[in-house]
Amino acid sequence: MTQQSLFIIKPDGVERKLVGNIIARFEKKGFKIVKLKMLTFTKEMAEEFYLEHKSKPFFAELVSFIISGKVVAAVIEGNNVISTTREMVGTTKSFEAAPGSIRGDYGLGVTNNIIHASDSTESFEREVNIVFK
Ligand code: D4T
Repeated sequence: MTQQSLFIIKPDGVERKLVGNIIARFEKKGFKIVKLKMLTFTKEMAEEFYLEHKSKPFFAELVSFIISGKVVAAVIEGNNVISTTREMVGTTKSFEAAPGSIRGDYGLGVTNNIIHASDSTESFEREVNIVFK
């Protein structure tokens, strides 16, 4: 089933010069890049983007991290892209993400976990409207 997803290479991924490598993984897998841009989140965008985590103890840290530097956002398209991309990204805590996944190969952090990817069609539609407005 052809669908679209959104990923965001977070400030740590950009700072560490992982942009080319991460984009290449998705292209080599077979996904098509539909939209691509570099941006810096405003506080308002970040609070809206992470609305579902507003009541969590890590919310303030999450918002201040995502606005701390440039990010690279992309819309990609292909068969089953949402769940396949989540597999390629790895679990939230990078230190326990499987080797072979992006978080598993490149990091140890939780807030600074390199990349975000939409977890459902509903999330994708909500997120793309914030990031590619
Ligand atoms: P994203 O949404 O960035 O792809 O991450 P996940 O889908 O893998 O993880 P999530 O929604 O549970 O968390 C969103 C975001 O919050 C950060 N975080 C998470 C954090 O800073 N501290 C924490 O304790 C947790 C659980 C990391 C990702």
